[in-house]
Amino acid sequence: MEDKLEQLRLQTMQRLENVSGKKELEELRVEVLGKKGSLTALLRGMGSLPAEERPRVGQLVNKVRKQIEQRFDEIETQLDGIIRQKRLESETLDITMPGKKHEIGSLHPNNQVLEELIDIFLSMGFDVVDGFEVESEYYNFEALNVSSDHPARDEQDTFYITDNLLLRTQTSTAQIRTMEQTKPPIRIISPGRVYRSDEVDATHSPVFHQVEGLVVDKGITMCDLKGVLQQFVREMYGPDLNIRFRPSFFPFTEPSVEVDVSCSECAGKGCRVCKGVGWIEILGAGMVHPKVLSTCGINPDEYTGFAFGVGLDRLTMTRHKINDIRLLFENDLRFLKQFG
Ligand code: 2NL
Repeated sequence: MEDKLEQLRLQTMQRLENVSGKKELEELRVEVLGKKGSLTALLRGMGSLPAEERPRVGQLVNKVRKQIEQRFDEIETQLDGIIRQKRLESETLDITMPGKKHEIGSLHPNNQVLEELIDIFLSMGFDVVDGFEVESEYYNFEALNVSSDHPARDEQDTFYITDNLLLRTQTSTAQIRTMEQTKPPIRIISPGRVYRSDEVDATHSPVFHQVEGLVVDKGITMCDLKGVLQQFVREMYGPDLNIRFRPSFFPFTEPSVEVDVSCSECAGKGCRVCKGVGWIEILGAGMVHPKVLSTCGINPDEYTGFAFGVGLDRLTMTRHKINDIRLLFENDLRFLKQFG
């Protein structure tokens, strides 16, 4: 019995040394220490021993059992360590590897020019106001003194949604709301997307961007308009440029002007860019029509104002010598990346 016990102990210890994984270890544990295991079987065989031998052999069996169990635990801890080590090695990060490059986007050229423009007007004390792209006929036309038989209201020019709702054709709508709601002095610009039912070509797009400006206060004159636009042009295009006013007509301003800036390419001599004229048209403007003021609840005998509207896309095009407005809407990355 004692020999058998010693044999089992040696054999088990030896097999334990060669165990290669946790599964094998568990199988061996069941085989030796389990209910039907070989050590348990030996313990049962104690019944055939003389009674005086049993306590001593019993103690021996327990001692061996403890030894074997302890070794099992040690081996298990060792195996766990190896598994952990292997996992750590396979998960190691090589921090010297070159990183993956993430391309960072950039502002659309229109937005770059808009941010410059906004900075210039903020520095002159203007606020920026926002409006709705879907508007009523009242805010887009009536309040701006555009009569109901005016050709601009024609469906050929304006996208109508219902009889009364339309896509705004200019951002004046936001300025009308401001005049309704605030007492002068008012100094605002309103940039935004506007819509006109135009055929697409190199200079026309049914959706484009406009920035309108509006100043209303006591004693505002055309000199103020000219000074503000002069300052804007010099900050935007360069200190040596001049502007000139040509008479024009808009229903919402009286008098109305078209504003040219001297050609920066040829300094006014005449070249391909300005088509030999020496001047480039950049915006329309005028003194706010008294009817527009009174419609918005502002007394035209007390207050006067000027307003202007400039096409942002055109501004971006002259600024970056882009010759086709479609480039600004196609979002071709090869084009956009040049402005990164
Ligand atoms: C253009 C230039 C212009 C305005 C827009 C305006 C706004 C209010 C009152 C009076 Cl709230 N006028 N905006 C004035 C003159 C010109 O846009 O080429 N438009 C077709």
